[in-house]
Amino acid sequence: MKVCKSLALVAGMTLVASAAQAADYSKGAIVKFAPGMSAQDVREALGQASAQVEELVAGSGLYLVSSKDKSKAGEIRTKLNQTAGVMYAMPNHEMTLRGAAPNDPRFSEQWSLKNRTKEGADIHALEAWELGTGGLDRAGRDIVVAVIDGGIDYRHEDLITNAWVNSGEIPGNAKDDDENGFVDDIYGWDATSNTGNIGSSSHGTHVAGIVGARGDNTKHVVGVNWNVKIMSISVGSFSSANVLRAYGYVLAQKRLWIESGGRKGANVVATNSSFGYDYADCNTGEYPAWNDMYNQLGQVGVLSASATINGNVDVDAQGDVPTACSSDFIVAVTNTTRDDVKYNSAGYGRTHIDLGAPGTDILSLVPGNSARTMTGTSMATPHVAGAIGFLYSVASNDFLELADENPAAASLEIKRLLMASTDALPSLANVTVSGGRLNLAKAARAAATFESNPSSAATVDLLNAVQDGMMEALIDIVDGL
Ligand SMILES: [Ca+2]
Ligand SMILES: [Ca+2]
Ligand SMILES: [Ca+2]
Repeated sequence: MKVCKSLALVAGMTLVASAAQAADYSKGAIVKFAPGMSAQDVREALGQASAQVEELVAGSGLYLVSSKDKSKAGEIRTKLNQTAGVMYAMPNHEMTLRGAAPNDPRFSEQWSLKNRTKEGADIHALEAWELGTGGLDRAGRDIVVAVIDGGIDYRHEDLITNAWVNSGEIPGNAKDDDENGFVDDIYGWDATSNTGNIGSSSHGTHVAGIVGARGDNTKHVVGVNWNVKIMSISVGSFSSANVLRAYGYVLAQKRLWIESGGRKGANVVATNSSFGYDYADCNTGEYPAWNDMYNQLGQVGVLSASATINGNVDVDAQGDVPTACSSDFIVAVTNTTRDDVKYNSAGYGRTHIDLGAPGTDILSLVPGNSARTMTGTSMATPHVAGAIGFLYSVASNDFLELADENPAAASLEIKRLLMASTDALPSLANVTVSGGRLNLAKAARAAATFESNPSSAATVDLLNAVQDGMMEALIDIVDGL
């Protein structure tokens, strides 16, 4: 914004006499000379004051005039004023990188994105946003994160533009207009009433704000993603049936998106959940449908970010559903603090809890166009669900190709690089799989530079060729009999 203003000012100043008086030439002056003047002419005209004259754009008459000695700026200005053939001059302005810092008024309180009291501890969001701010993948397709919770106040002024809307559905006509199997599903689904009337809760709204409160809109806070589509699946009472129905909506929409080539359904890449059965053993045979559901979601490229217990409990030993379930497509998250240590009342498990993310005193949205802080693994997990969505927005073309050809492999790759790029924390060592806390910037750089391994691709080709050759040989043998 600042940059635009100063450029606009300079654009209005066509005469060097007026522009030069107040202009700061400490980083050099960009000068336009009359047609026909060569770099040598310019040097001669300016004399000793200008140590360096560099043609900026060949044939345009634009030069950068500068001096290694910053104190010569005033001298350059005077010379430019006196030099015939100078059509205009402007300072060589120092730009700020777009998208680095959002203008949301309470961003300074969001320590999980940028910590101001201790180096580190945050997820390094500012660096990550240098690569992008979320929303669309490189192919221009919407990225959707599904929040399975008590419901979202999608009318919140800092969420409304990031709410996923089923564009093929006409609201309130009691018909399934887009034929996705759900009647009047506009913003998502309510799994308890089995209707499109989604609920609203403080918890769900807070979670949604962490995933993707609208960034840089001068309102409230900013999410891990400035732009993303948030699908709301509300659950009133968390029975296994209701939870499976909630995940089932996501599964149906992602399958439809794949089958229709992106014309219908929704490109959900992550779900976020913060419910479960404390101390339940997922492997007793009482919970097979849970693992089955996570695996089915994984097959269509949906990772399930899941909050572990809010207690200092080893879930490997004591059990937790779902975070101690065995599906590879679960990303189980515990809670870290502003001091970059595991929050005391947060679960852990060397086998099952994948990583930590900030979840203590997290400022995010609550219904009624408001915001406040909350603490829990529930606040840590949406940083990870949001990160998954973010990674799809910055991921390389090679990665998108993989996601199209083998969505399950792409999901596992995202999980792998999220864990491989964590910052190691002593308090998470040996009590989590990765031993570290989410680092969005490192993960984003890894996703952006992902290359499908040419040597392994060649190996696959070779194996296919050998197989084809063997088949032909077999056919020849059979033919010969
Ligand atoms: Ca529908
Ligand atoms: Ca309808
Ligand atoms: Ca905002």
